[in-house]
Formats: sequence, structure tokens, C-alpha cells
Amino acid sequence: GFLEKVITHPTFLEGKCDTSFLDKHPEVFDLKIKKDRANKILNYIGYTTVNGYPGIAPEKALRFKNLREAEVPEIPYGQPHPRGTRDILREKGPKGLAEWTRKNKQLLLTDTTMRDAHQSLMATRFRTYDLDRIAEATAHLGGGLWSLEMWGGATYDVSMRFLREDPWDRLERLREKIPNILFQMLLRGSNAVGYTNYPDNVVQDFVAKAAEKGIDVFRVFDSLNWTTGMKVAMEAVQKSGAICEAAICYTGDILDPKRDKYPLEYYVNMAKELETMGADVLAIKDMAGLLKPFAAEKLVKALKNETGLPIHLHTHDTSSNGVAMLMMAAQAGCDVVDAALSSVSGLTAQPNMNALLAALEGTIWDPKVDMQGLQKLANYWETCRTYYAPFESELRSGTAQVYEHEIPGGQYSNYKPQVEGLGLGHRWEECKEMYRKVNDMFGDLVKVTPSSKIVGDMAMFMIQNNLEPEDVYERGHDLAFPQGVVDFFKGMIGQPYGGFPEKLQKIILKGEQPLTCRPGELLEPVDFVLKKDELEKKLGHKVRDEDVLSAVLYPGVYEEYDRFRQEHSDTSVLPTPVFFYGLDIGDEVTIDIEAGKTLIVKLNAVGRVREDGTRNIYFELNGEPRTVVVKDES
Ligand code: 3PY
Ligand code: ZN
Repeated sequence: GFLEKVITHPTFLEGKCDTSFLDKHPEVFDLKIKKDRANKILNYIGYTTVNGYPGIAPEKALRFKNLREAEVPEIPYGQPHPRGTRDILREKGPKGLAEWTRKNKQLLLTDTTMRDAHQSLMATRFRTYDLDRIAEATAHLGGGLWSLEMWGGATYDVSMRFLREDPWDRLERLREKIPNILFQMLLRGSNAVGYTNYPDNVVQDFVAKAAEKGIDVFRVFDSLNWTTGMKVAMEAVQKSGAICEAAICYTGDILDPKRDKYPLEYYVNMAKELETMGADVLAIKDMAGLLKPFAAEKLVKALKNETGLPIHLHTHDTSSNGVAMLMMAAQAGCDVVDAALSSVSGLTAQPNMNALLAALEGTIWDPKVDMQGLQKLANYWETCRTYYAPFESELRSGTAQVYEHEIPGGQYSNYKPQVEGLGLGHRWEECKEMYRKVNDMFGDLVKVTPSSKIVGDMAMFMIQNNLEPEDVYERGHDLAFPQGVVDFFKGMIGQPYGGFPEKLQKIILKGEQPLTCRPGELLEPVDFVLKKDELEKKLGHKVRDEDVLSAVLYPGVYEEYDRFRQEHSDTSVLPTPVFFYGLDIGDEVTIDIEAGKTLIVKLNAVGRVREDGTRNIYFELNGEPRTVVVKDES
């Protein structure tokens, strides 16, 4: 249009004309930005229509027209939110809230639907679009929940890396719509939301920012149960005024006298240490679902007797013993348990909340939440789940095999595609068995991100190279091990309980000396002011402090995300079926790009591929024809 001609005119570009008019009327630019934005979005839809979405094989791709819009339940709009746990936190502070939790006789619930459930079933792919649409209804219908686990763990990097979304934007949008229920995140101690130890001031700044943006409960763990590795994070949480929930990661089997590395006393001792370190709440983090029902009874009773903290139990239902286990825990006096809405529960995710509620109805443990309301939320997610079908792991039923291989639920849905990606899909049984063997070689570890990833990487390495444990001991001096494995044996993610197996450590480190101190002591603090400046220069635009954190935690991923964002703008406004699958000719979709600004987009035709590999994509945008050019890379 006319404006475009003006602002691209050489005289204008050289700065030779008087532009003071534009300084006074910046709204002139808004028009152009809006038009650009629509173009960028159309470009994304066109590109995805032609090339598909990275990671979804064409034969697995779904069709927009076959996917139903998930129905948002009706709620009393305009009515105040029911009073929730966040209101209690505001009144009583973290210690007061913990005390209230401990004194409460009924079982309290955390809903993991927005974090661990989809991390464990669908490789963490739930998009902000779907979370945001149900947020207001969740605030009303889920008002009786203790917390919503909705951030942290793998969601941080997956949202940038694969979904091209800003994790902070997700937190902000949900917080705005859900002011009444505690927001909970999973924090990997010194690894923050990453896979490696970060400098202390990165962990501190991250926690401060997350608390400022609305996280109320930080579940802090260390992937080796090394409490030294939790200290910086726990202190940062305490300083922020949020609730410090310190986790003991459960592995092995306290009922099996042969598995004597991690007996009951081990967990009791760790719990006492965490209490001394200032935890408000104690979490049992059963990341693989190894805690059996009678073991849960024993463990919860012991922890209740030996500490003064409320107990929050987290598990995965991989074996299908999950609900039975939670019932035993409730009976033993457990205060809060994690569960997921029925439609995204079970298998490698959390046990079924709706089933648990039905089982507890009328008992002294009855959580007394709105069961019908939670059913409506579950119905919403049942429809949404269909959009993510290509990311589902193929586990169809619970399996007691988990007690053998001990693969965490959150890893299972990633390990399988990784194995397939290496062309080892036909050797899946062997891969699980190798995971177990590697755990034995490594001295029977606590396996949870990132220690679990290291075990998985070593197992895949051994399968790929047809190595058995004996081969590693015999020929290991000549083998180049995966970097993560080397770093682990160097002590870069901390010290495992009972120490490293020395013989193997020597083989893997090839003469290098391992660390015995906390890695964070050796890492240079990040200069955030300098970093921000560098980043802005590099990207050519202003960034927020949150962006600097993203760039420090995940440098490559963040820059790639930013590049995408410049090219396609904010695609989190796209309905999920369009984001993953594009449109077919004749499909029409409504997109709210901001409050009061709606695009109605119809795909009319896809042009032939030209010699330079591009195609014209013919859209109708709010009734007007609009053509974009995309590269055909299919
Ligand atoms: C994570 O660290 O993301 C986990 O879910 C560990 O269980
Ligand atoms: Zn988990």
C-alpha cells in the first residue's frame, strides 16, 4: 500500500526526510505491524500446509477438518472465583499454608494435567492455546484443588524448542485467569529447568523471576538426591516468599530386603535433612511409579512420624497400581497427592483423579471437590488430546515391567521415540533391559532428569554399538562415550549416593580427575546486564529479563525460537489443529490475534512448485484475497 511505498522509499530509508510527524503519531506504524502480523501468520499456515510440522511424519499427520473444537464448560461468568489455596497463602504465608495443609484431615489434590500428565503421555506438547482456553473454567471448577502443577520440568524448553512459544507468556496468561489456586512448578535444583548444572546466580534469578511472575510452590529436587545440589535453589525459593517443597526421589523398593541401597532409613534421613534445610512441604517424588501400595503406607507413616512437615506424594501410574497406592498413602496420613484429570491420566502419567475421588467419596479422606466440575474439565481435555495423537507413546496398558527397568514416566514417552529415531525400534525390549543393566553398572542410581537421561543415553549407545557391560569394562578405554555420560562421571551434575563406581569411572574419564565439590562453586556467575546488552545487539531488538534467562538456560534454542518469532510472529494464537497440520483447501478458521482483532482465514488454493522451490498459497483473509509465497521443503 501507500504507507509501504513511503517507508521503503530510498529517501525515507536514508533518513533524509522529516519524520517528526511519525514520531508524534506512532499509530501509523501499528497498521503496518498488524498487516505484517497477519502476513506472518498466513505464511506459517501456508508453510505448514505444504511441509507439515517437524517431527510429525506425513502418514501420522491429522486433518484440521476431522478435529472437533474442544468445548469449554459454562461457568458463572462475572462471578467471583471460589476462595482457594492461594488466598490462604496470601493470608498465612508459606509456613501458615503448610500448617493448614498438615492439619487438614481430608486428602488434598494437585492436578498435574497442565504439566506432568502431558509431559509423560504426549512428550510435553500441550500448547498455551489449549491451556489458556480452559484456564478461567479451571479457576471456577477446580477451585477446591490444593494446586495446579502447570510449569517447569520439560515444559520450559519444549515450549520454545518445539511449540515456538514463550514459557513466560504461558505463566502470565494462566496466572491472570487463575488467581485463586496455587501454581506449582517442578524445579530440578541446580539444573533449574535444564539438563545441566547452572551457575548459582542463574538458579537464583530464575527462581526470583518465576515467583514474581506467579509461581507459588516450587517442588525442588536433585536428580541424585544430593541435598547439597538443592541448597541454592531451596534458599532462593525461601527468599522469594513462595512455598519451598523439597522432594525426596524414590527409587528401588523399601519392601525388598535384597534392594538394600535405598531402605526406609535412607528416605527418613533425607527427609529430616530437608526439614532442617527449611522445607515447608516434603514431597515424595516417585518419578517412575516404583512405590508399591504397601510400601507407600510404610513410607508415609515413617515420614509423618519423623518430620513435622506435610507430605505431598507424586507418582506415575505406569504399573496401574497408582490409585491403590494413593489410597494406602491417604490412609497412612498423606496430606496431598498428585493426580491428573481422567482423560489425560494413567499409564506413564499420574493416576486418575476422577476415579480416586469416586473411591474416596463419603470417607474421612474425601477431598470434597466439585466432581462434576472436574468431569467437565476432563471432557475438555479428552477432545484436546486428539490433536496431539502423533506424540502419544504406544503404551496401551499398564505394565509391571516398570519395576524391572525403572524408567521414569516422563522419560518413557521420550526414550521410545529416541530409540525409534535411531532405527532401533525393533530392539525396544532390549533397550529397556539395557536401561536396567546400565543402572546396575552405574551403581544403582536415583534416575530422574537429568540422571535418567544419562542412563538412557548410555543404554542407547551400548545397543547401537552392540556392547554388553563386559565389553565396556574390557574395551572401554578405546570407546568415546556420550558427552553426558562423561560429564556425569566427572561430577558435573553432582555426587551420587554411595559414590561413583570407581572402576567404571576410571575407564570413562580416561585419566581426567573428577570433581567432588558442588559444580556451581566453579561456574562463573552470569553478568545479566552485559548478557542483555549482547543479546539485544545480536538479535537487533529489545528483550525482557525473562528472555535473557531463556537465552542463558538454552542459548541455541532461544535464538532459534526468536528467529522463528521474527519470521512468523506469535503463533500461539493459532488453534492447535492448524498449528500442527495446516489447512486443506476449503478449510476456514477463526484466529483471535489479540483482543478485538479476529482473522478469518480460508485456504483457497495451493499453487504449483516453481523452479526456485517456492509456491503461492492463496488465502482469503477476512473476505479479501491474500497470497503468500512459501518454500516447499517436502
Ligand atoms: C522432569 O524433571 O521434567 C521430571 O518430570 C522429572 O520427573
Ligand atoms: Zn513426574
